[in-house]
Amino acid sequence: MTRSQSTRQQVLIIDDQKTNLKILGDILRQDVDVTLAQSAEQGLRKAIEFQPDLILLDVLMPDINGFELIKSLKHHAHTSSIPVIFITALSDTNHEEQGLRLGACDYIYKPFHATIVQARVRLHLQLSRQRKLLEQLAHIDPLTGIANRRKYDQVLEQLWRSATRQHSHLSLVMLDIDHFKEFNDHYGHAAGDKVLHQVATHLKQTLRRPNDFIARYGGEEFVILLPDSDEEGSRQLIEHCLSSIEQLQLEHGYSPISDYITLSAGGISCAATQDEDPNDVLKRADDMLYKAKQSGKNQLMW
Ligand code: GH3
Ligand code: MG
Ligand code: MG
Ligand code: MG
Repeated sequence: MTRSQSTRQQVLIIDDQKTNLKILGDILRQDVDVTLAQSAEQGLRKAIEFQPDLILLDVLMPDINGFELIKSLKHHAHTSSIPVIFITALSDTNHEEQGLRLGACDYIYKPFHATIVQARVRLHLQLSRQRKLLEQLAHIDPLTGIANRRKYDQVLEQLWRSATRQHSHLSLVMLDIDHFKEFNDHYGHAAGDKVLHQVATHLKQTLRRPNDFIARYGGEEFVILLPDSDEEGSRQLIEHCLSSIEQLQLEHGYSPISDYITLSAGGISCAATQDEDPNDVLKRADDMLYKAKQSGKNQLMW
């Protein structure tokens, strides 16, 4: 069974002592899936790869200690929100305070009591589950299942910052369903909702690189962000999106331009800079979309 099919949460335990790993693993295995790492370096790698729901972290380890490791975990975009519990022989309030200040959600002294470890792990896993649910409610558009406008605002800011730092290109694309009012008027709003879901799902599936991003911008409009993608590659990808949407053959008997649902798109590829507001860039993509609509729809303007 893959991770996403499993309802069991996953805990990563990082400790340099094999015996600690074994005991902690045995204590927790009845509640959760357990992954073990015997060094900080291995722990960081597994945290990025497996995206555990919680990390139990030793402090005293050779090479990189737990206090150093948590800094890397909190710094790394893919691990920054994973809760970390320190479990350590440094059983004094100074170290405990330091651990909590570095971002740990809890601090357990060694030698530990099995029942206390279980209880605290359960508590933090429950909190983590609730946080994820809230995040999903806040960031996912319920009709289409893709990211909403709020999430888009966040991601645009992140991608713009990182493209500025790395002097890389970013493509922004606005897409809009053609003659959708006619579709709703003739087939009904429920059928329109279904088409929105089908179009969103198809567009999302067509984006293959892990950092490519799509959101529902509003009504029947979508926005796509393609980091690290040059103009030629971006154009090809979006052209492919448009043609493959038409090939889905979602019947639209009242569109004057096709027998099926089609999209228009406007895109822009730019080198991100600190002084430019990415929202102005999106505005230029939107101007391109307007041109695509003016020039007959079912096409991309760049
Ligand atoms: P154009 O080709 O110029 O884009 O024309 P259009 O008819 O697609 O655009 P217009 O802006 O006139 O109408 C957009 C339509 O999208 C109107 C509205 O009923 C529909 N729409 C927006 N949001 C939703 C939604 O959540 N569900 C459904 N079913 N329809 C929606
Ligand atoms: Mg140790
Ligand atoms: Mg529109
Ligand atoms: Mg439209």
